[in-house]
Amino acid sequence: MDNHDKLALPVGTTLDRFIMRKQEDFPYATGELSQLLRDIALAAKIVNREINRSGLIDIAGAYGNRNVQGEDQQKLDVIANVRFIRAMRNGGEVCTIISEEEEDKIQTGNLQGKYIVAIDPLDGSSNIDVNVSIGTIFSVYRRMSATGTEGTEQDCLQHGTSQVAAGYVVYGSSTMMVYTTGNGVNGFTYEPSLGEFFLSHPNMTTPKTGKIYSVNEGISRDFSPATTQFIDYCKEQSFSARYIGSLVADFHRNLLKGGIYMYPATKKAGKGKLRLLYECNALAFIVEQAGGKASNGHQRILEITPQSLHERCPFFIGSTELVDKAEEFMAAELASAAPAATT
Ligand code: AFP
Repeated sequence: MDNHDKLALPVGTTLDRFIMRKQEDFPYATGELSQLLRDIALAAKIVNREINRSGLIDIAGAYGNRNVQGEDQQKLDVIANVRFIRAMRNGGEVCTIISEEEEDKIQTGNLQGKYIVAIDPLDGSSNIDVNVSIGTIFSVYRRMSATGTEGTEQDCLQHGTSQVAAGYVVYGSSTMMVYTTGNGVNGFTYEPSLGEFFLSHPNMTTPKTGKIYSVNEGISRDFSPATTQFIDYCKEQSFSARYIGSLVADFHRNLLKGGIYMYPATKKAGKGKLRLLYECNALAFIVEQAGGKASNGHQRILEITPQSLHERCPFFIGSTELVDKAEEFMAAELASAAPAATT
């Protein structure tokens, strides 16, 4: 068999090897962040397995039932929450976790852990039952408090600019993990037969502009006039409307192809639907690293000062030119609402 034989082709760079190589670029790195990323990747593999089996679990018995082993069958978002928290608790690098699934911050008991993680373990979960792509989103911060104690509220409410790493996993037609540590964005595709993520999308960049807009237009009567005008602008340009209702999947498509995803403020929800700490900040960090932009319509997402763990914020993310354009409409609305200067 020669080197060009199909069976002899190299399989590529695994996520573990890639993380190790990147760590070697920083001679003083302790390896803890690398280990944390590997812990998250391991939990993602387990969650991927559970997602792939979800149709079969339904056949074996409705959620809430006991399975053949006598264990309670749980909803996948609960399972994902347990898996990610357990991986980080066992890893030891994380002192405190903020999860979409839990009201309060979770203290892992790892008092020496240097990191804080904010995570949405399974986003788009209303899409699970209909076999549509879903995702996991995570942000990593370095704690500000001294090690040897539990992580504090202040540790959890840092600006997005303080993230040391962020990533997402999209469980789709293939499963991918995409992450950044502030030095570009890299994507890895899962090879189920080998149980490994392989580098498939090195140095990802997003197009400066695009022809896709993604928004839930079903609720557009509740949008501000500026948001509606921006959507009209997208239509005048004959953009394609693409909206899955799974943030990670919508974001991932637009990152690769160019476009804008938005979840604006509505009359009912003045701050929109999405959560700053474990949805918007992570994707904002990634999009900026890929050459794109993320805004709440008026302000860079990464510079918003968080006030509470589960706070929401309006979200416009994607190709820089399109987010700039959306901001223009929002700024014009703000200017016209301002009281006229008196002479
Ligand atoms: P679920 O996890 O409840 O499905 O919400 C998903 C999500 O947070 C985000 O992934 C979607 O982009 C967005 O909500 C969809 O919200 P709408 O259904 O209001 O469009």
